[in-house]
Amino acid sequence: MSRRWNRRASLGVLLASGLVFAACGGGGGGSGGTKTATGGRIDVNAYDPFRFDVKTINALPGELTITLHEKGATEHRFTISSPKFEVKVTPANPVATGKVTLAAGTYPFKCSFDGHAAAGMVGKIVVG
Ligand SMILES: [Cu+2]
Repeated sequence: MSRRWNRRASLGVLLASGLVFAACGGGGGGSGGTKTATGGRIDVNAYDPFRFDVKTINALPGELTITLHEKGATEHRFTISSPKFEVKVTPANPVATGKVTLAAGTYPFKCSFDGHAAAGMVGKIVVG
């Protein structure tokens, strides 16, 4: 029982920090800004029409847990070509999490769903 409570509490912390990010990133209202991974985790929101809420993700070298959240009504993916990584969300399955290990460097990401990258669903992860 207490274990369940703990899990809830930490989820609450995650949600709260997500709100802080949302509040800070509000400026442009368009194509998203910069987020920094905390504790090796990053949350990315995917919207319609096609955009992520972040263009640049800053992270430390090592394992990065990426959680993609569906905020629209069409399928979205968060795809890194090298190393190969992809998570996919749909309105029916609106949250997807995956782990990728990254060394220092810059890694472009995009939504690999048809036309979405061309419409602006692109960005980069800067590791270092
Ligand atoms: Cu997409």
